[in-house]
Parts: sequence; C-alpha cells; structure tokens
Amino acid sequence: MSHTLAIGHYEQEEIDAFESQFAAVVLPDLAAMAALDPEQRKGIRVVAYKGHDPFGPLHMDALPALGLIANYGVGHDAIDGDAAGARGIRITITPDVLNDDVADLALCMWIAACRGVMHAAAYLQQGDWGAGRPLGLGTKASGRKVGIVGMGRIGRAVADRLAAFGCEIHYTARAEKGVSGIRWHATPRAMAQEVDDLIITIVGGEQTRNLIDHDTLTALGPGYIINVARGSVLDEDALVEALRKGHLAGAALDVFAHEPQANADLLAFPNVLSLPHIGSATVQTRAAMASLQRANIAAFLAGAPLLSPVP
Ligand code: 8YV
Repeated sequence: MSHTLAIGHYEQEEIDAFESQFAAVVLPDLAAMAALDPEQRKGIRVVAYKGHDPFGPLHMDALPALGLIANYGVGHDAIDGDAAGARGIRITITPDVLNDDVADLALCMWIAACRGVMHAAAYLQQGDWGAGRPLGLGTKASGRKVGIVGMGRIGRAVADRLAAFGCEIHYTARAEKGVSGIRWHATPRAMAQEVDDLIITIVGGEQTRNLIDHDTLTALGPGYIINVARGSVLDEDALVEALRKGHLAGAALDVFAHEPQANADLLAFPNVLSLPHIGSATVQTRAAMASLQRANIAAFLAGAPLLSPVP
C-alpha cells in the first residue's frame, strides 16, 4: 500500500517520478482526499504538497500516520506550521533553487513597469504607431532608488541585480543584516519615504499580512510597486485606492491575495502588469524544485536527515 500522497497540479514527468520512486497516489487538490479509502489514508506517511490552499489540522488529522509534508516551493504559509508541529509532522521546502528565477522576474516586471512596456506593446498592436499617434515617454529604470521589502535569499538576489543597474538600494527586515552598500530601515513605511519604488520579496503568512498598507503606499508616492512574494503582504484595497487616486505610477504583481482569482479591480488598470504567479515557472527551476522535494521525501522514508526542513 502506498505511503506517499502527492497533492497538486504536477507535470506529467513529476507524476511519473512520484509513481515510480514512491508508488505515490496523486490527487489534484486537498479536497480530493475525501474520496480516499480510509484504510489507504491510515497508511500515508508523506504528503508531497504543491498548492496554495490552506493545509490545516483537519487535513492532518485525516492522515494519522503523516510524518512529513514536503512542500513544492519555498513559501510554506499555506501549511499550518503550529498544527504540524503539535502533531510531530515535519515540513520541508525547496529554497535557493528558485532565487534566480524569482529575482529575474522581479527585475523584468520592474523595468517593464518603468518603461511602460505593456502600454507600448498595446500601442503598436492597436495600430497607433502606424497611424502616427503619439506615444508618451517611460521612466528611466537604471539609477532609481529601490526599496526591497524582506532581505532573505530572494531579496539578496534582487539586490545583486539592482546593483548592476546602478540603483541606490534600501531594504527593510526585522533586524539589520549588515549587507554592505545597502541601507536598512526598520519599517516599510520609513523606507517608502526615501525610495522611488518598492519590490516585495518577504515571506507570506499572518506576520506579514497587509504589511504594505495605505500609509506605506502614501509614503511611497508616485513610484512603482512590484510584488513577487505573496498577495497577502500587500493590502489590495489600499493599492486599488492609491492607483485610482493617481498616488502611484503603477504596479506589477505576480501574486494575488485570493489565487487563482486575481483582483478584478487591479486587472482593469492599464498601469498594472498582472501575472499568474510565474516567479519560479521555468523548466529548469521547476525540475530543480521537484527534484529537491523528492530528495526530501526519500531522506525521510530512509530515516536520513532532511535536506531542507523548515526549522
Ligand atoms: C510556488 C512559490 O511554489 O516557492 C514559492 O513559494 O510561491 C512558487 O514557487 C509554485 O507556484 C508552485 O505552487
């Protein structure tokens, strides 16, 4: 009987690997667990989780032998860590392998926002160029003052890239991290007063919910806000209001508060670039994430140390 349950929308190669390596049962989402045979549920020791729906105590209690949730992703805010800890369930994540992709996308979104890339593409597609209509100018990206919200692994990768663009780099984190050449601020609001743009890379979860609020957006003024972290970090109502009032120049969002639904008000703004959470979505990085997820499962089942556990 299988001891591994893979939950989420996996690529066919990933499903094949789960089946051949762990004889795993693959389900599309957490709700599908209800259809599992009770005897089968009792034997499950590992869940390979790929998703952003809340994985809570009821799901854990439905799998009484569960010992590991191997998350496909670095952010584990969807998994109730306290409930897992109370049940002796370990959690692993897939850190580092996705830093480059998420940071690359953050820079791509930031430059696209500054230079008005979406607007210029639409201008061409609509025939405005051929018709001789005027196209407004964009904003120079190189050399801007950029504040990074959260200086973890991805924040550092963003800072490295911004340095190559000659930017003045600021960051906010719970404590000063002593990163040379870049300036720490105690709060996003204090940082927003001193920078042109914000790039959000901080972890999601209750501790950071609506961290970027009305006051921070007001302090930012007419710059761009880029979010590649979690939709929950940015107060979407406050963002809509700031955009409606013209307080911000624009936004670029790869994440939304209620995925896979994107905020319809935000989608409607011409100066908002909206993407369907593609930060880590390249062939190379997804293969590395899947491989690390499986390596953690194999280590757990062999009784060996986990490769990338949540501490
Ligand atoms: C997702 C992510 O894991 O790593 C993270 O925290 O948000 C992404 O890489 C990916 O979208 C699969 O759900």
